[in-house]
Amino acid sequence: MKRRLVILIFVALSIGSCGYHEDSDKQAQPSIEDNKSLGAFHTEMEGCAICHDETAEVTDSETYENTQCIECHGDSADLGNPELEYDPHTSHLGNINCTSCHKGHETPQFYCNNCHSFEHYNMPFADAVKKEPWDKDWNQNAIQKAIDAGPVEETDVIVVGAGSAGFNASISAHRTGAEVILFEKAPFSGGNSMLAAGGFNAVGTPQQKKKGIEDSIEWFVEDAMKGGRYQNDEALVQIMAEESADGIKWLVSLGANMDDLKRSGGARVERTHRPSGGASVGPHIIMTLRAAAKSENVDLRLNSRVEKIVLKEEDKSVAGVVVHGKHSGYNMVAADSVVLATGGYGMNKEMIAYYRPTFKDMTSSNNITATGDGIRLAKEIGASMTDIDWVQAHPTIGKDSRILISETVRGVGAIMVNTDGQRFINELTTRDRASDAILKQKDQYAWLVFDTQLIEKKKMVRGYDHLGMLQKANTIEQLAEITGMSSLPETVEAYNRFQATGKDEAFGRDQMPLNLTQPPFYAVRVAPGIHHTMGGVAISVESEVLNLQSYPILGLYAAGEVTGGVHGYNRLGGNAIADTVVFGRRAGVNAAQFALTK
Ligand code: MEZ
Repeated sequence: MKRRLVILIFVALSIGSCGYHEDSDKQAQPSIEDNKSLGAFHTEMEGCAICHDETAEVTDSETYENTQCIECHGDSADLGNPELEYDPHTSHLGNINCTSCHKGHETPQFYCNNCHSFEHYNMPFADAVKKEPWDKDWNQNAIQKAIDAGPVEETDVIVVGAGSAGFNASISAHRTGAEVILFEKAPFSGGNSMLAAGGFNAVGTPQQKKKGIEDSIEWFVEDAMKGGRYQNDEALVQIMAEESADGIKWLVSLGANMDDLKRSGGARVERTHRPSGGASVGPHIIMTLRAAAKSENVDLRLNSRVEKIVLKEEDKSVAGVVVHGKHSGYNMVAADSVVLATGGYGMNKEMIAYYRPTFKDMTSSNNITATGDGIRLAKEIGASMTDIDWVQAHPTIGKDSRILISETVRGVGAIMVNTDGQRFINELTTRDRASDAILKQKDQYAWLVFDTQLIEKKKMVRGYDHLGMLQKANTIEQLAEITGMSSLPETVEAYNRFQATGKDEAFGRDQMPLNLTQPPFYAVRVAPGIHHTMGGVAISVESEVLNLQSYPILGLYAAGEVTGGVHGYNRLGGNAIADTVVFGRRAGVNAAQFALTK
């Protein structure tokens, strides 16, 4: 195993000036006398040492500073307000760095408002100085300088992106015996996976057995291929199906609860595994993986964006990366293996406009981190792309919002109607078909309608209520009136009849677990929005990144949404988490073995 070579040279916060840059951008920095910032306020108490370790530089993850916050104020759990069902400290972000939102020397930001638009109370020090984000630019000169200077540090495996694929890769590589650094550009881990609402598709699990569900690897593969319009790389789908049950077992062994089962659109049986109690799968898995990575000493570095993959001159194998740290600046870190787990490009407007112009004005359910960085990094060094222009619109994003209304809401029993209150499709069809059908309705949006039975079954729906997204009435007639859906009463009456007989005479929906009879009744407005980018870096079944001649780029691996081929033209609900766990683990093990045998 290799040893760290060189001590990092940090350039940002100088201790003497208590965290303020003395060089560029001078007027933009607050002075110590300016008590408008959180930093200045604390400085008045005990000087800089109240937040900073005066004998050391501030690390990119701001670990010391965050420990100091928690020591005085408590952590997110302590700060959570039990009066509120949802509050910023106990939301699905989990226990994240305080400095993600509370900035020491600049305007604080509600990170959650990147997806939501809460009218929170004003965050303390809201009138502190506004600064340009540290990661606004990709500075090619600085990148080149870091390469010329050579590595400041060395490890076996570098993993880029701390979502589900990245964590699974890191933990697996570490367990294979490699030294691992996991870089994440955001101030906290989780990526898009943290927002996953649905579940993890797996076949042959004890959970399926317990419920008496007949399923097979063959069916899993057929469903995924059919959903992907047979454009998937079948060998990748086969691996995902074969290793899916092991993936569930692995997550459970790390502490996850995957005991609830449901059926997602396009699947012929219940194979979507999720936490029991109706909680969203993403936050649960991410919190489990964060804890596992921590207990295994995976070296997670936040606020650290990888900006270049460096190849060796002699054989074009991986030499390492250039990483841009919030405080440490640009540095090359050497490694024999790199795993790209950076997610898709659903939040990169230019890429969407280029690859899928018809979607360019659509909202997106994605985390703001999903900007296609890995695709750019891999392309730059000659990686091949597959299905790069296939972008999935999820049919039910809350209209005029970025909030996903999970397809489990339809799976559990909601109906979908147009603005006149008429059903227009089998609600459980695949996402591409459902999205197309909504866009063909006259107002290009639809309503999901359900009753109180569903709210009781699905905890996450209470969250939509909390966000003010639900219309509510004591009768279907009243609901029709407040939403303008004039045909709703007849539609619901017909649906209840079909549900009682088990035969949907209108659209052939084969699962109708609930009728709509128990007040209050609810409706939520939905429209298609960008949800998943199916295309990306071409990989082998071993998660090796392929070059334009379809040979592996030695030492480069990829997993999750940054890759293409697994989902074809359309991903089925529940297959994203399966992909990240199965191929994340493969990438981690293979990257470690490659580095350790070099
Ligand atoms: O896998 C998904 O994207 C999924 C199940 C989403 C959802 O609607 O919940």
